[in-house]
Amino acid sequence: MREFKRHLVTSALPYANGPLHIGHLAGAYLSADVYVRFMRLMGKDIVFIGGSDEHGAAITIKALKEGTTPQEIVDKYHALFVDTFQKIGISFDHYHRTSAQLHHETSQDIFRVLYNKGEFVEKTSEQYFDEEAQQFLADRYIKGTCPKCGHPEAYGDQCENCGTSLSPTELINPFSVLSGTQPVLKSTKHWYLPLDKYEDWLRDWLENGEIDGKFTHYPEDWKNHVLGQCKSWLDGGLQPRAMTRDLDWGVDVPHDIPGHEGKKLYVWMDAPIGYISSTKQWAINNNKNWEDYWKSEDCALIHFIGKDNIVFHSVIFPAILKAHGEYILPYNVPANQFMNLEGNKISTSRNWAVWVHEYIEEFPDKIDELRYCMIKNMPELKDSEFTWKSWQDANNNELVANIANFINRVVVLVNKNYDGEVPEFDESEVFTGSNGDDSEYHEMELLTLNDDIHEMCEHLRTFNFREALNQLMAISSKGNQILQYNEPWKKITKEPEMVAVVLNISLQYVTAISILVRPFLPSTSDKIRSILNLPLLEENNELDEMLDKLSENILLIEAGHKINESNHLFTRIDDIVVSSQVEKLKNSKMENVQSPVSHKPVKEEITYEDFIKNDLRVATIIAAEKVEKADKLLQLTLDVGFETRTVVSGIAMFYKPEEIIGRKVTLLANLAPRKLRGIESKGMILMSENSDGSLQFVAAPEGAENGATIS
Ligand code: B3M
Ligand code: ZN
Repeated sequence: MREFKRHLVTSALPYANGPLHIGHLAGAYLSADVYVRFMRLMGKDIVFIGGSDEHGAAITIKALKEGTTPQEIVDKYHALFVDTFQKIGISFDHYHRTSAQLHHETSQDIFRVLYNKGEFVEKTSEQYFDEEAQQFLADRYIKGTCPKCGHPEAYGDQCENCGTSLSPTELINPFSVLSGTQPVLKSTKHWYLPLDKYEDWLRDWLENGEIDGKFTHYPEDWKNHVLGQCKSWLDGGLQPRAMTRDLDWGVDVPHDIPGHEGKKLYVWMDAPIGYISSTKQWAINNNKNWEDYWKSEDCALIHFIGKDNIVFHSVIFPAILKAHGEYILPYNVPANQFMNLEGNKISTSRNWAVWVHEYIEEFPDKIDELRYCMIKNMPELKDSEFTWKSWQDANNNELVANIANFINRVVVLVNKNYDGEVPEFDESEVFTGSNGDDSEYHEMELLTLNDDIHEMCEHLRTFNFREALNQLMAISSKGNQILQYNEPWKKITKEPEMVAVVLNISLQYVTAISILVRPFLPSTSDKIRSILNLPLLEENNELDEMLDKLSENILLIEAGHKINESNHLFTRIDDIVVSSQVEKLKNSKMENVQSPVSHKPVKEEITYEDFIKNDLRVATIIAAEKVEKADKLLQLTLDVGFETRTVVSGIAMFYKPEEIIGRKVTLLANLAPRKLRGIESKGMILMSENSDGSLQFVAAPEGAENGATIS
């Protein structure tokens, strides 16, 4: 590990289009927070930067769905993020937002430098355009039938049903999310970052930790899954990537660049620059120089992110920084994998999530309990899982049974027998000479403590937070063992010298824990410090000072110091709390996302003549079966009065074949036949769609005859 003068730590900027769930927390925020708090305790110069990502189609689509403006959406979620992060104890030095003026200017400056240096390649390509809405469509604004699985609502970049990544032109029957009309291809010019040209130095940098023969970092310190993803990306061959979009929400392409009209920066160009603009704002507020962090080789830049953002932080953003020429590249990108929830992937759209702001509302006095469980199960190297039971177990069996129990026993004994004063001791009589060692008992114990703490620090330095937390618990267990082995409560009258030594050592352990627990459980640290009647930590070198003291055999809490009464650090969580949370989760999944009724704009006006071109008929479903290898499709046989026909319909998620036989439905009978999964479908059954995406038959009345016309 190289020593750096300064450290700059970033956490992924969350999209301001929905609340944070525990997966976000475990992925990019708690890990960074633990690391930063640790480094501060070691007296390092470190800045922790965050902010809201307020651009991109994710935001504008949410605004469209909710019938409001992107600005309102980002204001709402930015405020929620600030509050949530503060309450859960993510200790950003600065939390910014990408709609800030300073951010727009910073992104534009960087874009302009790349442009002036001739780094971009200008290319014209065909992109979908919505003639009615008069705009080019971002990939997420185009939906259509998935060419792989037949899902009728696949997005232009991905089918969420089968997971295939797509490009908009692959969709069958594409339609615009804005107007519902079929988009047309129209040519448009954009600025591309020629990643293919950077392939050689990127590979050298990632694999050897060098640029032009100069050391940048130790690739062996990077997590395997991070390097693996980057390498497989490189091995697949890099393509030029468009850095601009035709959009009306985002950072404008600088107006001094010819052809800027209607163009915005691609969200993945501007979002990581958010780290830079956030640092600038922090520097302004604190009278510092941001360039000492971004443009100095004395600074280690570390990005904490989730695995879905790896290539953006380890390939694309470094390429932008290097193309600019003045910036350092990341020293490490300790990305985490995903955290699953109660046996399933966390899903925002299916509302399978524990929302952090809801947790805070329900358990305002159990913040550290969540942090503990998240860090213990952090998906550092592979996906992990959160269950409410594991949260209860971690609390009851570890926080209550280990840390709280140990500290409580020590504090109660000291209050009871020493009037709350740290006992003085003369251990020469009781312990001298054991182990054939000259050092005395308390010195040996402090030496072990010192070694154990060093081990914990090493885990923290190398981003092994789970191991670090284990080590903390092991230290607390040792404290417990010292008590258990010596049983001071039984010997207080017979062997007072020995009891004094044991309780003194135990209090040294408790004092050490009050500092060691800080990166993981900050308010628990405050509580322990209050019980010990010691100043709260300012995260300013206290751990480093403690290590110095221990190595010189100086006590951490002095004999004669008066401590306070004990106070419960953690309390047991009952089974009922767990079962009601599991119940809540399951219920909210069944209800599904009750987002406000969608505000799909009313389509273009048509005439009566247009309408009567639709031949709508009453029909009865007489047979239904699943279409093989297509989760969403049912093959239906309809009695249309004058004939029997086959229609393939994307309703399998909502209806079982056996429950719809005999239903009277409405059919668009003169729709041109088309093949889905090799089956010819003649016509389309009319369905209504709720805001959660669920479909219902537009039923025909019972008395209507098959084949009857509808108009
Ligand atoms: N907002 C994606 C995400 O929230 C994106 C991260 C930006 S980091 C610069 O997962
Ligand atoms: Zn699909």
